[in-house]
Amino acid sequence: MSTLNEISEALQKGRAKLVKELVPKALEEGIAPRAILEDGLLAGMNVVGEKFKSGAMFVPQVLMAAKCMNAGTEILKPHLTSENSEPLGRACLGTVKGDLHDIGKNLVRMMFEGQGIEVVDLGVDVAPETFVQTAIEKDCSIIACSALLTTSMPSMGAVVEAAKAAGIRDKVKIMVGGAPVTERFCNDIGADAYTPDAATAATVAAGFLSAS
Ligand code: B12
Repeated sequence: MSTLNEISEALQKGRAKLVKELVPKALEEGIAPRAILEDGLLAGMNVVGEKFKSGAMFVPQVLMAAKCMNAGTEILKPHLTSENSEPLGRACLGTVKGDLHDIGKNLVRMMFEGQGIEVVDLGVDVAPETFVQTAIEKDCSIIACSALLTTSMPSMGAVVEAAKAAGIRDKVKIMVGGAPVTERFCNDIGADAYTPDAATAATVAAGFLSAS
């Protein structure tokens, strides 16, 4: 079995210690860090997602897989991010209200930082007003919202409305993402950008900051 498959399998089985051995092994084999993330860790997480959906896996097992994901990305972090000394600008980032999923958000943070964007990480279950208040207080040019639940997605629209109500809508770019989010949803709520993955999100964010 290839090391990437081994990583995927270890994550599915919730074996964090093994993931911590296999990720450095893959790096030593010369496998690109991005491939380890996408074809090893995320590939495993996709299988977990399918099994969770069909009832073949339950919350405690998914939490173990999430732990593996974090262990793996922690090792990959220095390899995925190129330290930019000059900060490009600042973004506040969080998972929206009612939603506790943070793996995707953490990847977005990692990629943003790799592009030289300072990140104010608000964590999970973040109220629309908190995003906006933080953007004002910390002078953030970007508000980035993550959602994994269809029931929490409407909170992204509330962030756009809260930014308008606070009079900062023309000063911030609002970015949205997470598995159920689409380009169409982004347009419908009047946000500025949607991207399907964290790496593209960072490129788009850097573009916004360079243009401002
Ligand atoms: C891991 C997981 C959990 C873990 C979360 C652990 C953690 N620390 O995050 C636990 C076990 C806690 C959990 C709990 C629940 N979960 Co859950 N979970 C998942 C699972 C399997 C994987 C999610 C994940 O991390 N994917 C990997 C990351 C990397 O992907 P991602 O977040 O999409 O991020 C990528 C992009 O979307 C993008 N991105 C992400 N954020 C942003 C932001 C911006 C601005 C941009 C531009 C891009 C971007 O970049 C990332 C990488 O490139 C999914 C299945 C799935 N297919 O998504 C279900 C899933 C999301 N969960 C689901 C459900 C139902 C629940 C629970 C309600 C279950 C329950 N009965 O309790 C609870 C809800 C708790 C809550 N209030 O939030 C459903 C949601 C269904 C729906 N239609 O809403 C899913 C889809 C599973 C399913 N098919 O049934 N879950």
